[in-house]
Amino acid sequence: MKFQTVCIVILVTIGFAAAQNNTTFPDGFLLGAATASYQIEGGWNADGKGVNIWDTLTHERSYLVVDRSNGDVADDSYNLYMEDVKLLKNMGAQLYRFSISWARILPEGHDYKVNQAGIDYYNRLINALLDNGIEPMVTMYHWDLPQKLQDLGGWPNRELATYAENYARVLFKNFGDRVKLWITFNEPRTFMDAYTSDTGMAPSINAPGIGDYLTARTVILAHANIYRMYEREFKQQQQGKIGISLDNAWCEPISTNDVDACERFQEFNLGIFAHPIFSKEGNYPSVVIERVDANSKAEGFTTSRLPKLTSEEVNNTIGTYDFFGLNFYTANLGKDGVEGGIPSRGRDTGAILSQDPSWPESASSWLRVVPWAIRKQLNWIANAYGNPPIYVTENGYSDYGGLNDTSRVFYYTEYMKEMLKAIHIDGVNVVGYTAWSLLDNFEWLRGYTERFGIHDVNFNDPSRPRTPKESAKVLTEIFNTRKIPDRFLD
Ligand code: GBH
Repeated sequence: MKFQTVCIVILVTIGFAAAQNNTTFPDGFLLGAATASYQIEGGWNADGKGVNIWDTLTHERSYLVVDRSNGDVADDSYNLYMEDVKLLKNMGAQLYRFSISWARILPEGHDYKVNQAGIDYYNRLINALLDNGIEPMVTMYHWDLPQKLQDLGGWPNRELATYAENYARVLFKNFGDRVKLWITFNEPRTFMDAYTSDTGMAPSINAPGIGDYLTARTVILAHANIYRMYEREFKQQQQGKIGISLDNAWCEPISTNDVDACERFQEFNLGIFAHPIFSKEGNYPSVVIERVDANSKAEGFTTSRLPKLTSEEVNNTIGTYDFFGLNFYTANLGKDGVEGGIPSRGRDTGAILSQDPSWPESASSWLRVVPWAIRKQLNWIANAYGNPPIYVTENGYSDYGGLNDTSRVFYYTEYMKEMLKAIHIDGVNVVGYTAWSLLDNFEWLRGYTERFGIHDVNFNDPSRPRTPKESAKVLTEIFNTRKIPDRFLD
């Protein structure tokens, strides 16, 4: 063979090997699936569970849910959790992210009354996972606040930072010997918005531009309290890791004039929680402070709508993480400009959002398929916060149901390929991934009309049978081979 030919052969081989590498999950990378208590458990009043804000919303304001359904039974995982463990086991999942229902553990919200039946339930689930070689990743709060705490004002009441810490202590005491991955909060960006509209998520309260910022402060303080309390009281013995799951939709500037608008969008939605915890300087992003203060003044408020963190609180919050949890689904196009009521966080942000009609749709109005966006979002986080370990704690696609979910297969394989580029080409420190969701479930205000599961659930059958969809089969293959199958590579 001529020297040149040999060189070409070698280069092609190296190139091929590199491409193969880029579609393979690194050693130690954890793969699995995710759920949340209210969306799957049912057993809404079983064995001493207290009422939470989703029980209240679905029972008393059922018109807010598109099909007027609720989570009273949902997937009945309170009884059928062994079925869920089997699904995970069959897939070769290494990780199961689920959440604990606060009111199942503390029916009154406060720690003076612990419901032993609730403790027993999660012990059974955790032990079954560990028996099957699946690592539990536990979200402490996925939106189902005990009603008793909402009666005190809910998240805008900063005392909840202490009540949440007391709840977390009960969890560490009872489960921390076996649970080593903890997520304090799921998507505070989403539940801060539950205080901005009386047609939104529970508790569905209309205080835009005020209730959301009050919520943000309480959540940041609660997260820091929980992290520091774990350090003081448990970490040495239990050796667990704590993070928070933040969600964002990537903002892609429409033109070079819109770059700042998209940066502001990142800061008002992700940075507002991430900057206090993950940045070196701490506190809210300065653009958030400046703009909310200025707008508040212009609007006639004597005090800013953004409640400040004291310097002690700022310092106490910096570095309160072992990993970054990212829930990522979609992207928007962003344009410089002002929209939204007076007052509102949207108006404070100063970005006008839309979606590109050429991006493939899902069953959810907000969710279009934009695989390259996850790579950009991961890079944004790595650059902003010194490349922390990241778990993608949610990522998924909705349709109207059915086993032959080829659009969902496309979604998972394309997003995973882009995530792997972020890891291998860009050097972003992504260490795990849990698909949303293990099974079809109660999709909040969309009821059972939008399906995110990789397993189908028949909600008309009292035994709630679970069946793998095509996507579950493909993910099973990916979990076992730890690479994207060749047929999905271009
Ligand atoms: C996640 O939120 C949740 O953590 C999970 O519980 C949920 O099942 C999953 O996504 C799928 O939705 O209706 O136009 O006002 C994802 C982020 C934020 C997306 C709120 C939907 C409401 C958009 N979500 N958003 S809209």
